[in-house]
Amino acid sequence: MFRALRIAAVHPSKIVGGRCLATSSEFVQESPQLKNVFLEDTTLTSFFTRYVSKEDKPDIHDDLISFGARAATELLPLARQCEVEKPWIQHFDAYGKRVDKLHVSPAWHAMHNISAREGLIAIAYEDHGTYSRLYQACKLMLFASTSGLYSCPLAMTDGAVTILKFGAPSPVGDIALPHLLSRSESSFWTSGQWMTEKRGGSDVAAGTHTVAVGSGQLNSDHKLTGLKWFTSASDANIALTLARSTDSSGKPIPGGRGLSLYYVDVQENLKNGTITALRLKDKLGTRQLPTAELNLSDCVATKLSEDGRGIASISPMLTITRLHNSISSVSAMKRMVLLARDYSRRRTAFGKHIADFPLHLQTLARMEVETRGCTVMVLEVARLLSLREKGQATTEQEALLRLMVPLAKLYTGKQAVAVVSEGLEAFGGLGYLEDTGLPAMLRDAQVLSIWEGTTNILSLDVLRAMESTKREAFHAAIKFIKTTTESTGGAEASLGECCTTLAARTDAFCSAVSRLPVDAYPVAARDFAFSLSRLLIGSLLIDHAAWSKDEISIAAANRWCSRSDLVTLLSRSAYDASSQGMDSSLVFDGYLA
Ligand code: UCC
Repeated sequence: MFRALRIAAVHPSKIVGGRCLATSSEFVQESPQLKNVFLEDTTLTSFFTRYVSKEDKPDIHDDLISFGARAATELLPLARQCEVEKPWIQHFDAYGKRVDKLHVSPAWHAMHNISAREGLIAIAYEDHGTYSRLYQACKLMLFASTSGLYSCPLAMTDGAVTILKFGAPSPVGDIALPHLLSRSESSFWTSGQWMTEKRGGSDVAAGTHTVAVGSGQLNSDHKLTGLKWFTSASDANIALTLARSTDSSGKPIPGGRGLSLYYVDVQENLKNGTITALRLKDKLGTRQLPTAELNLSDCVATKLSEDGRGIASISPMLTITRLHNSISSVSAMKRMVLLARDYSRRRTAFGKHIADFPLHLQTLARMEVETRGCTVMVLEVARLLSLREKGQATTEQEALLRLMVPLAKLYTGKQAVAVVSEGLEAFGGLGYLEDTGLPAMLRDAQVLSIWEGTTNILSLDVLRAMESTKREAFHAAIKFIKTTTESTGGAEASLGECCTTLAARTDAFCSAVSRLPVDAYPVAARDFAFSLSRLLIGSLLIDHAAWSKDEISIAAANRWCSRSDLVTLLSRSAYDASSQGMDSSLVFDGYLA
């Protein structure tokens, strides 16, 4: 105590580790600045302009430019406020009445209002030409990393719109849709997506225990009883969820065939006490986001699907939320790249800017190439979805979309963690300090490979996509890569080498796939998915570079295709029984029991 007081008598800025080092003015680092996150980003602007020209849609371009500026200025401090002023639940009022009142930061409300006014959901469903969904994806890419995690309720809201708009007609849909699509702050609603129960994170079919009691009729009210273990954005107005029907003797029908899809008016049920919030989750990141454990006790819900069609009926929502997840991944990577590159021209060490050290520059360049790759992949998914939603997608594009949604989700989710982590290091010790806001970015990135399906679950979904399209998705992907490399390789000398490499690696990949026995697919799924993602990204980068002809895009395509890990799918022996036996030995026998 006395020692601390004695030390404090010296000016605090002069004390580091108990020694006097410098005056406060000498010790100040310049903080990194964002400018206009749309205009600064040539990958985003050029990809978008390719499909939506400035001449045809000047209003859309103006909107993205103006929002790009807002994201870097007005939104950043709001996002920080959401992180600092975390949500909390007041379970009882002063007189002992159970209230379960959720308190959120005023900044969280501000994000709700901004989302409505900016039409972050509405845009996808308004008529902005063929590429409404691509326009929305670009805008969300600008928003997500400065949204204070409001990106999460938006993802689920968008998913709910898809189900209510394109699924079977329902009176509740007629009520909710105008709110979910509203651009007015006061009438804009958000939706939750409650799929997770204690035993059902990935294995939803077996692990969902919430029971629905009612007539079983479509669009009629049922009573749901059970516990929803993770409910993100629990301040939502409505939610879509799964529950299990019972047979004639009242026993829950097991497996996926027992599950149906339901619509819940969340606020009404909270008010009536048929939903109670048990607690908010204490999470590694996404602390801005109220994620609650909710107990449903005779919760009134409207049945939206036929009996046993719950998972199939909620799957279109997963397509949308997984796209949003990929957008958020890219958004996080972009923000980190922008911050790290700006900082590299401000921070000096060893007598010069750190940007002037080739090794630091190489690190930043690698982050940039990874981010560009992920950007073109996600924008391509949004483009394909735009075409499908406008009824303009070919069967081949439909199949490619089905395959690319899980690929984009799993690939970008993992890369977001890697790039954001690398970016933190580019700030040295400052990257480890909470009040820079940088550690929160890493914590928040970690969820991107977990929620909406872990990397392995998504790898298995890639196999499901191959199966459900009778391999048409796979053939469409390979055809796209081959066509791109063949047409560009001869025409663009600067891309010739990377086209040759990519074509050769694709051949190697296809021959590894053809040698794989079908029973090895599940264990090869992850290597398969990552290899196919990298090959597809390579071809998208080449395709884009050939279109834009700009030097940087050409360099990025060349860099991407020269990476040594393009194909990680190994020979069949890597996935056979003896290899799996060795996996088991390495995991379980390498330590004394
Ligand atoms: O709830 C959550 C919200 C968190 C917050 C959201 C943030 C959003 C991002 C924000 C960015 C900032 S997170 C929890 C989400 N939970 C999951 O993602 C579940 C993970 N598990 C899976 O994905 C599994 O693969 C299941 C549950 C989808 C599949 O289980 P099953 O029982 O093995 O399914 P089946 O039998 O293979 O498929 C059942 C039906 C089939 O249709 P039919 O019967 O017509 O043949 C499948 O074709 O569902 C269809 N299906 C699909 N259809 C299954 N998956 C898909 C799919 N991906 N696309 C289309």
